[in-house]
Amino acid sequence: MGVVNLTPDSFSDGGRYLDPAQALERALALAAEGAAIIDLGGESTRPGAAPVTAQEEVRRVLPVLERLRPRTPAVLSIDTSKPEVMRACAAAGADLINDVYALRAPGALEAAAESGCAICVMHMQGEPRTMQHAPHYRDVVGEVRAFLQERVHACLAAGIAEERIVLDPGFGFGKTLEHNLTLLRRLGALRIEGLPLLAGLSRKSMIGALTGQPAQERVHGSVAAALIAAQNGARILRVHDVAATVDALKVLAAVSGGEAPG
Ligand code: HH2
Repeated sequence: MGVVNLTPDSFSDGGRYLDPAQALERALALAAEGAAIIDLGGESTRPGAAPVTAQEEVRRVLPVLERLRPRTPAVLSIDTSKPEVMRACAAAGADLINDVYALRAPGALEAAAESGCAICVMHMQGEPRTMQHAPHYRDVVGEVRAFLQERVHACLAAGIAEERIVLDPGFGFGKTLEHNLTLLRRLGALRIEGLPLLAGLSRKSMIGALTGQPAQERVHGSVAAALIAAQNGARILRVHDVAATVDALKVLAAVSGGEAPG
């Protein structure tokens, strides 16, 4: 999954793809590098980010989605928590709703169910403005798993079939470095009913903490983390640096006898 953030303030690529033409070009480039999924985001979820209205989010995302849809067979994902944005994007041909709030906003479960899209539900402790102030768990793996299990039940009850659901532990969302490392190490313990796991580690502060590098210089650390996630059971890797990650996955696939990505 290649990331294109259509925001002025995302932590690693904020402001670079605000112009729809540039965002479109970036999305097509990521698809050409081997991304099977393109994730378009109109609101930053980095710690401390300011919220945006649904209208503004639609204004950022929709023009790019509409132009991208006829130009690539890639799965098109919308990173949003707002029912209005989900509806507008599903109508414009989105395939996947990627919700860091795990469909907990009022009306989100219903909008997602009606959309017919696949759904990624992610764990987050707290909310973006304050989530990194004092993350606390007694058992991080157990608590993340229980949350995801509860959201799977909520999705099923809302009429979202199991085949449509993807799960994500939410690296960096209300987690210390130690929590993130524990989740990465024990990713396999988060498998629920065989549902695919998505891991988003790319350029995150945990990579910065481990390598001492700023966001733009975290490619090598991010690729290492992506490989570990793949080895530990992640089926989808959300990354900014698609070409580097695809190369690494080809090596992993050859060694483990599996299929190459693409
Ligand atoms: N991480 C970010 C945003 N969306 N979605 C899922 N499913 N999993 C993640 O780990 C995840 C996500 C944060 O990264 P980014 O989009 O690069 O930054 P920002 O939120 O500042 O736009």
